Amino acid sequence: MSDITHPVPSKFAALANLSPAQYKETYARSIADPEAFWGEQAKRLNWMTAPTQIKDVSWDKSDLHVRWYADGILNVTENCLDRHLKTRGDKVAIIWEGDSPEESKTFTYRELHREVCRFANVMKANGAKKGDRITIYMPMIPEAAFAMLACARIGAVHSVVFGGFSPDALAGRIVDCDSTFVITADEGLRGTKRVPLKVNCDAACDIAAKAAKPVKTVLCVRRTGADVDWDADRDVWLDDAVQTVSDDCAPEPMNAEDPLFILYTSGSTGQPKGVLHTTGGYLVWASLTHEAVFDLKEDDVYWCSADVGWVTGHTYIVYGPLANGATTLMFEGVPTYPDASRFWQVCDKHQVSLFYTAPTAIRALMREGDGPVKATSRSSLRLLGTVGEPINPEAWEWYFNVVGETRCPIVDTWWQTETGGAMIVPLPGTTPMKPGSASLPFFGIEPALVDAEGNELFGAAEGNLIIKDSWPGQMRTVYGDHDRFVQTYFSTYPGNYFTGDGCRRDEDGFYWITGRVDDVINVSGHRMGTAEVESALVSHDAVAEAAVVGYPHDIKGQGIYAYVTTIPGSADDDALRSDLIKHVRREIGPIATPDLVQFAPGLPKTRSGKIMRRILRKIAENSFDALGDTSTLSDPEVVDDLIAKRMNRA
Ligand code: 6R9
Repeated sequence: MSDITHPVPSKFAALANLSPAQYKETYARSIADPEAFWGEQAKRLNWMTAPTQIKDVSWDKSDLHVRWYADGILNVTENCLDRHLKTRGDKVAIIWEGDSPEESKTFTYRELHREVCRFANVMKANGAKKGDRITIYMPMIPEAAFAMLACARIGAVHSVVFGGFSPDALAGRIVDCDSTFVITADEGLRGTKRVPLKVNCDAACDIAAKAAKPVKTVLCVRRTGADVDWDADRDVWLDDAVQTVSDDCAPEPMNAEDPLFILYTSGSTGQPKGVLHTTGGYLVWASLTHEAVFDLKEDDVYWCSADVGWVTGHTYIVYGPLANGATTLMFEGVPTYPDASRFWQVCDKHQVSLFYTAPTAIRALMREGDGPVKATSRSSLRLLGTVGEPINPEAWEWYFNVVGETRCPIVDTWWQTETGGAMIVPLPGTTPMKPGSASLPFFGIEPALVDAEGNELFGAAEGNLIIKDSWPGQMRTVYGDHDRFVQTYFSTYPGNYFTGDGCRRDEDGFYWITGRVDDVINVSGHRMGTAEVESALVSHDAVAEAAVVGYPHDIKGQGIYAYVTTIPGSADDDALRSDLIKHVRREIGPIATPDLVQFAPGLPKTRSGKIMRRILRKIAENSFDALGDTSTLSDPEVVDDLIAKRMNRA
């Protein structure tokens, strides 16, 4: 950890929306009287019926519920589109930058409004209605945003599935939420690669049909023009259907607590869970955090490089920026295509002023040296953000010094799919910056540190990170499994929300996230449950047992290390190793690709048969001289064999 502190760049501070004193005063007010604070914040939105009830929350296990603005009525797209038409109708809402540097498009608020209404009418014409779950499996093209907003327009609940997921993973998510309507594209483009989305979607539909959950409609957007199989009873081309619909589609009145979206995310056990977010509280939270975290001003061009398949894309590409009437950039491609200057070329081309990306991208670009950065101007940039994992101080300094030339503050935003938006963050202009620290709580957020027994730790300390009270953007439940919601987040430290993260607080009260303390690994800023990768491995014919852990990886943050016990008679060779890797990619998708596979005749287990992951983690980290207590192992020799054949010797 770094002990350097950087002051806010002075030119930035002079123009910042918030001063240090305003942060302190507002934060204190938000904690002292949440009802008053969040009641006031509701006025950010246009309501069809303004809420009179503000907060209705119980984190008591016997009656756990989270409700905000529960008697308010609104529509998210009325807030993201219609209300801007008068003053910002001709302002650019979305800038789309294609995979190829030759391809880009813009949509003004007026144009976006029309596109979304037409998209919504196509959905309605094909049977979609309020409350339906709609799966979106799309590349990063404007239609991905249109699709999300069209769902919100008609009151349908979207479930966006990242385009890198396999047919199996897609099918699992379709089946889990009984989704009978899927929106996809013929293919996606990423760098020089084509992603066969429609092929994958067809395969997922077959799997869903076998599970007696048939998909009735597949709405397909033409992106590359590739030839795709067609089921005339089920499939609809968007570009055909959109010809015959009207430009008007009235926004559906929604209760503040009606679901807006489900987003599947990995946990420490079992299959991914459907994190459910609702309408009013989420939008207040998305809009307030987006404005404050990015010091948003009317003329900013804002770019978040995430994919809409992740929560960052939901809150900080689509809902936050559009609720605020901002110009938001969507990028289809990858940071290194055609070359490692691409991010900064895009910043120059569209005069981006606020840029938000992940530490893994920064590290990958840092490896290419300063040349590709310095070949560009970047003079439009005034603020840089990061999200997804802890940023190492070296990457922070490079981002600050080389990319931002010391004039841009770095906002390191800690949050989760479950939290809906930024929770711990150095609000720009209000605090000096410590590289690697997400710093201080956002308005309304009361973090605390606890030890394993649940005792609160005060002052400078290290422990598990909990949040003591609700905020409007909090997830409401796990879709279809409220017990799992209660168990996962509220049973470890009753009465508090458990984040699953470890954290240190320094003597200045700054928070330093140290990473997950559960069986979740963070690969390139994406969450992977070790249990999911294990179950994919075990589904291979040659595998008897598998245990998966994370290990430090220079670019990805964490890599995936798999210990595999094969069935008797199998050849534990490189051919099988690569077959296992392919198998996992097929089962889950490329993001779950194991980096290292070690064949292990036995796994270290307690006498009761529990795998001792602590030991496996140490060996994977190549730090096996301090394995800790191994006295409870049923077969201590296993460990010597694992060490002898370890795959990471870095
Ligand atoms: C938004 C998002 C959540 C997990 C979270 C934590 C890690 C995210 C971080 C960070 C340190 C940051 N994380 N931001 N760790 N500093 N600025 O990433 O959501 O995909 O649900 O991941 O990511 O471990 O618990 P999600």
